[in-house]
Amino acid sequence: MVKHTPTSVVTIERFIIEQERQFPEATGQLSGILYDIALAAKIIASKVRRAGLVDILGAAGAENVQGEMQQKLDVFANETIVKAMDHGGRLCVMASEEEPGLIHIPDGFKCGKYVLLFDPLDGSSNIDVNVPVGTIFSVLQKITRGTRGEMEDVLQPGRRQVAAGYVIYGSSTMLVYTTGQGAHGFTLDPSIGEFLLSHPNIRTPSTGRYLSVNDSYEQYWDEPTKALMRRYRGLDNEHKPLNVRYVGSLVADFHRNLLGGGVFAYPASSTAPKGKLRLLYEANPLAFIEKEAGGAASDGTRDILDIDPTELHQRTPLFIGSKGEVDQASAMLGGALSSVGA
Ligand code: FDP
Repeated sequence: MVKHTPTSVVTIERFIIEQERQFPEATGQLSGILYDIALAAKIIASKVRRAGLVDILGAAGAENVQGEMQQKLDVFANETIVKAMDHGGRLCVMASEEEPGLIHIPDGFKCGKYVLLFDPLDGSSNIDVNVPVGTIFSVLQKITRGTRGEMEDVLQPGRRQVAAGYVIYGSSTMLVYTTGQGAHGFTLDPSIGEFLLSHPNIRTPSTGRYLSVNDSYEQYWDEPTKALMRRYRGLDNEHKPLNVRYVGSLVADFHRNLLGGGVFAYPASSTAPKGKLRLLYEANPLAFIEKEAGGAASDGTRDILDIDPTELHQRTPLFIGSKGEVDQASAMLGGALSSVGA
């Protein structure tokens, strides 16, 4: 395999092809899905970049399935991804945060063996204040026998993901993905319209620097969660405090902590007993990336990737980031995620 150095210019297309070549039995279908996602990301990026310039901001008037106001860009991002993906013959079904049920492949198009789950524009409440937003995606293999995908194909544990990734629309647009051979990051060069390899084989620090949590919910947390947060903040007088950073846009908080080390926490609370974030198209794909980068993800009692989903829009508490901090969460909240040294 070619060794990529920071000075060689490697497009996402070339990188995907080189990874695919390591698997002679590969049909190229998964690679095709990743190209199509990269194309959709470029289209969404160009729209997000112009959001402040054109009259596109504001609520579209419809409420999405979680009861949140949809912004126009959410609708645009959702449609862009569906249209980029529905005709390639690689997918058998899709599901999106923005749609209540399954998104079937239209009649007349071929069905393939993969399933795509996505959050088209995460952190959308941040759009009109110019804060980074993102797209998150997860790819599974079909497990049912028929041609069209079914709910059973979608409701698979994260451990079965064959690819996952996210796009962050920030000061630059970056796409980070994994197919289980490390997590790799690409930065969009807008002058040539290509994603270029900028962060090969991302490794997250084993202990963290940052804590990202919305602590305005502290009054609604249980005592173990409050104790965990005190420990993260060094208020137990035993540990060095983590640096608090909370954008409130999951992809942005996750991305910073992936590179710098730390933990993103969205715990269960009395007002949100299952947390807020969605298992299938938020927690699972980010957990797969995090694992490939050497980190971990837990709901406090289980590894996120081991949760058996029962509902399409299922929520989960989430502690994700450097292994040291996630292990602490598991130790203090009741789960034994991995060897907890503390
Ligand atoms: P948003 O509501 O803006 O779409 O997934 C939803 C999400 O953002 C995440 O991106 C973000 O991390 C979280 O919600 C923020 O929730 P709080 O406002 O409750 O902190």
